[in-house]
Amino acid sequence: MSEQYRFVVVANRLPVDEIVDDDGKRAWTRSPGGLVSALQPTVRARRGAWIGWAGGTGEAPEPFALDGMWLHPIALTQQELDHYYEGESNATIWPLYHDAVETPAFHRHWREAYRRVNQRFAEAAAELAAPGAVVWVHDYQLQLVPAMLRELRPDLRIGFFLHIPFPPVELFMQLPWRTQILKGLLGADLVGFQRPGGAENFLRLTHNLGLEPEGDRVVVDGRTVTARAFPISIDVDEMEKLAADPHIRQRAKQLSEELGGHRRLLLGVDRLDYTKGIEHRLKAYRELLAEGRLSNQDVALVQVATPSRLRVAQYRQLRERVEREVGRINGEFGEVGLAPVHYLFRSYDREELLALYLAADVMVVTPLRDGMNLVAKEYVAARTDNSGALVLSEFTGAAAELPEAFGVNPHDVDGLKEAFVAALETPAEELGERMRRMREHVCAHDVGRWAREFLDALGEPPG
Ligand code: ADQ
Repeated sequence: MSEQYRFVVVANRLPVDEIVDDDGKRAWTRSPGGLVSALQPTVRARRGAWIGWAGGTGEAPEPFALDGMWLHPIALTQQELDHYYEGESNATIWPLYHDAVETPAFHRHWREAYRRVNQRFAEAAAELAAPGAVVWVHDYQLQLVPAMLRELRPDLRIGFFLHIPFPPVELFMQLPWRTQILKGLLGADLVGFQRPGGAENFLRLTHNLGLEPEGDRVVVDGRTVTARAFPISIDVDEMEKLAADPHIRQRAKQLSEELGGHRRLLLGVDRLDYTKGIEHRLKAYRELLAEGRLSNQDVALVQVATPSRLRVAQYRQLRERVEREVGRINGEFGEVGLAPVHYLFRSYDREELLALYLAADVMVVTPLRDGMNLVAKEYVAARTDNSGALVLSEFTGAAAELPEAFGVNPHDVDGLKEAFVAALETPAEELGERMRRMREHVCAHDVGRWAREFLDALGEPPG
């Protein structure tokens, strides 16, 4: 039997991507994304195991150790990738849980693949977990795993954390297999959400199973399940260290100069996802340029759009719409050597991202719905001199924690425009005070605290 672990994370993706260099040599590098930034330090500190898909289809690579973690790849066939990942996870559950801002699609054969793949993850966890171990299952792709794992290993402490919003009852009820999903989640001892509203929605739904929640608990087959909010955060130390690095500060200066020296910089950093409100942001920016309230001489917008889920039709269509709009703005308001929008469709390493955060006068975060939004918190953590302004959608989890941001409803284009202008025009002193308070909050609530609070509530044995 292979070695067993007292702490096991189960997530759709492993925290690494396989890269092949020019000589054909293969290696693993840390992959981008909110979940990875949040969890890697926690697993590493406990020398735990991480079960997840390694990317690619067919046979899975052999398990391997990396960076103080044991990584255990799960295989997916091409059909499972299509049905479980791109279908059920990203074309049904993702849009449904994000207020149905795009129409969710429902297909029975997707559901079957989702069940099968969840079973595979549960079996791998059952094998790797030591007796009485803590298993922490993550996110919307694996909502059946807690109950499946409990069935196989009733001795384990099982936690589940949902990184995306948990929808209101009316939306959740659209799911044809809503009962199975609920029962799947109730297999955990602790179900964590980004916001208290998510926990409330979940507990309210348990009435449909004839259960009677009391406070944040509900008793299922004689077992108590707790549902509560644990707002996720970022590795503040990492951000501050990078922000102090002279090379990165130099790079930030260089970026500002390349953009035209004196021009104020607005920055957006998102996965290219229809929940992120990128189109709304561009529309507000274009109108401000068209009305002469902003001038291309004075401002520039850098939009980093990380490629994401491009095999799902809605994401390809979004890419086309965003790129058309960027082209339109640059065509209408640009001059030779002076573009109003710099659109970067690629992944970045942390250093380059940090340089962008340092160079940006205004960070624009305008999702239509977002579980938390780590980019907003990263920007705040990086602004160690308390400069800079954050425009933040009220539909992000982060908005509840950062009331000093310039709050916006991204559906209100006029309001969005006002917020952009206010962020650019507010006196430095007031901005400094706002940023100081936001930094105070983020620094006191970093990702280490998030993980500790979740694992304490789950009753992690000391170790
Ligand atoms: P995401 O939807 O991916 O996360 P977000 O929380 O903003 O959104 O996290 C993105 C992460 O990826 C950040 O750490 C950011 O720095 C990084 N990133 C973005 N673009 C990048 C690029 N081009 N290159 C490199 N890194 C890049 C989901 C939920 C969120 C929730 C997180 C964590 O949708 O609501 O906050 O999980 O729970």
